[in-house]
Amino acid sequence: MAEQEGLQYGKADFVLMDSVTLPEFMDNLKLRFEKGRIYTFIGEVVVSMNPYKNLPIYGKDTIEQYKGRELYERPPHLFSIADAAYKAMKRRCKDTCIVISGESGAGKTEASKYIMQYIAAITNPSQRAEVERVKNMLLKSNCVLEAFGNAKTTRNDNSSRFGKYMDINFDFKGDPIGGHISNYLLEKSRVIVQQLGERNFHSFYQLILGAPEQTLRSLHLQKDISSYMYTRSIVQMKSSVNDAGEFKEVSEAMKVIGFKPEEIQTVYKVLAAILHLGNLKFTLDGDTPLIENSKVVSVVADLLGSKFELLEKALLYRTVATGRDVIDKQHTEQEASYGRDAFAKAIYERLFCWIVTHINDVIDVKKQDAALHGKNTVIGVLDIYGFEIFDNNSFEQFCINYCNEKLQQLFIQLVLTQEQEEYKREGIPWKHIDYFNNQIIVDLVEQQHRGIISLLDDACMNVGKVTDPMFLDALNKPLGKHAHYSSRKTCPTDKALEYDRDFRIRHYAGDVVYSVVGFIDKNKDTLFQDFKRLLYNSTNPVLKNMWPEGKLSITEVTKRPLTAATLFKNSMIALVDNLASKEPYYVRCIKPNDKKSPALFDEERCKHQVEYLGLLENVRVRRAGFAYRQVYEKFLHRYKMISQLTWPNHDLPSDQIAVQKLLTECGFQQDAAYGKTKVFIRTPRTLFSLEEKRSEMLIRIILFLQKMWRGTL
Ligand code: AOV
Ligand code: MG
Repeated sequence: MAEQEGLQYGKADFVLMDSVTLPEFMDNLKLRFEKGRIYTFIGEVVVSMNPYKNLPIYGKDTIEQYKGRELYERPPHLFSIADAAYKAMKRRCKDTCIVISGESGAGKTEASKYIMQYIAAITNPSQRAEVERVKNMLLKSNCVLEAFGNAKTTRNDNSSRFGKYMDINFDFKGDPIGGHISNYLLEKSRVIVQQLGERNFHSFYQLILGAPEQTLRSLHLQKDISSYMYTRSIVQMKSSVNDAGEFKEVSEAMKVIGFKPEEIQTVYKVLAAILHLGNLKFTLDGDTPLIENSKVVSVVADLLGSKFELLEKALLYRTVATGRDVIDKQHTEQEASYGRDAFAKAIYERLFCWIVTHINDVIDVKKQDAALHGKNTVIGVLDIYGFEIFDNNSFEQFCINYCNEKLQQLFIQLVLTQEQEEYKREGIPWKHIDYFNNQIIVDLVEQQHRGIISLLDDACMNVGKVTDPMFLDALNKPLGKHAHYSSRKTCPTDKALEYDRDFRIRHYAGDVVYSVVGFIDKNKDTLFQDFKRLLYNSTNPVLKNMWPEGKLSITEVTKRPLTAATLFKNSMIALVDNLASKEPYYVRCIKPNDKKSPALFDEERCKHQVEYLGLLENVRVRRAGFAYRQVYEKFLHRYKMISQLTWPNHDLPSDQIAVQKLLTECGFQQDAAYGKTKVFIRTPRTLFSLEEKRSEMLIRIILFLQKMWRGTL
């Protein structure tokens, strides 16, 4: 159990509670939060409360206290988990991962940064220059990705609008030699529209408010966010948000990571082009749309390395193939506006992915290097967008909340299900602990044929024929009786479903009403081919490289691309498979209140999170369960030197009996259980004692052998 800091701070491990009840759990959580103890263990899981204030607990001194220590030797901390994952990776050559979950604003991104800082601080004691370079880049990548992928929402001033999984590769010495970032679905609709009280991505404000006069002039920008439709919504930011200062920091970080000056310039040009595009207006000449402010077109064309006529044409027409003929079809006004917005969103998303690829190019462990470094192991850190409920929830929230369902399912699988199944399999006496299994909601979303994504894809197949309300009807039929789905048609009495366009999913973390408006468009995610060709033909080589598919002519583009939701689903399934293949460590973040206040412990909000995160069930399984298990043969292999009965070999009838004798001799019989193939040890302390005894014996054996060789025996 975790080292106690004195009872005035409550229990450092929820496993130590006198009785496992929700009130007692809440009392402990509250007491610790109020005393500034924001971390508490449940065995090897760290529960983290967002303190909403800076605490002096991440400095060098603290790092030193955790370095190389066993998990339970120090008070609970993110560093304990980081160190445990690192040690497992180093000692046992295991790939590990740290999965950070919790709802929007609960502190995941901050936690992931502290974990990375810790790993950076404890590695490379010999200060190898190459390793220092890699570490620096890994750390710097955060600030660049946050600038382009984070934004203020009503839930969090620095909300991640993309999912991020980062692998850190280590050499045989345990020093970082590279990494790889996988990014998941960016909420690109934010580029063109934000909900009340929210902002666009930070990068736009940083550019407008932070770029030098000369840069702004070259981009035809004014130092005034209200001049641009896409950044217009004036939002009061905390005084701590310093867009101008961050512009410098991000530019500097890009340089350190290895972005060339012309690449950084291109980044600014793309941002500026998007801002100008937002101001582009169409008028109607009869039924025909025209561009009202053609000056904007020439500015955008210039920034994108294109020509006025080409851009104007791409905005007003699209090329279509009818049989063998290729014709220019004029847009309706609606299509023209759609095209402009899709264009703005697409170039931002592509820019973001290009930045990630660029970072990966520099930090990826090159194959030949990997051979040099010998076996290379990995720690993965997952920081995704947390579960969120807004006033208006659309396709993006649907994807984000589905992602959280998947991660909750992984947690349930690994921590609650498999654990209990193993006891059963091994014949260890066990009373089943019940919990809510959210697989039913995961299926509702992702199941073949009857799942929401599948039904949405069907709706998108019939181009132009199926409307959003028709899609909702298509959901109602197969899902009408599903316990976690409802709409006005399936449940007319439900007051939460105000409109005919709404459907509701009863998620593990709460009910969310989604509006189907825009689902089909966002899922199809169409960008007219003309825009891709325009960018591929850009005179700016950086931009041209970002758009290789623009090379195809209209007659060559035949395959229907996968939809946004299916791509996302596939990436989530791959992510979960990847995490499940590693040894997982968990950080479960809790948001103390919705006011971003350091002083308020909102009892109801916290209780709700404790419940849906399954923390109480986690404590129960942990308390009744065993911290360590090993097959008998391997256990003996490691500890047989402790007892004369087993060293150097035993002549007992079985390995199981040998292990029993060994543990009894050490006085640990109360703490162990014997399964069909494995020994189970309840508390980690027993394991530490065994490790200590093993080390003592090894030293004695070495001394003995040395004496023998010297002939002094
Ligand atoms: P999130 O990643 O979980 O939300 P963040 O990590 O961005 O949440 O945390 C939200 C805010 O809470 C931060 O900007 C800090 O102001 C504060 N905060 C969080 N953790 C700490 C800490 N350890 N110390 C001090 N302040 C903290 V989202 O990305 O929205 O799901 O999509
Ligand atoms: Mg975040």
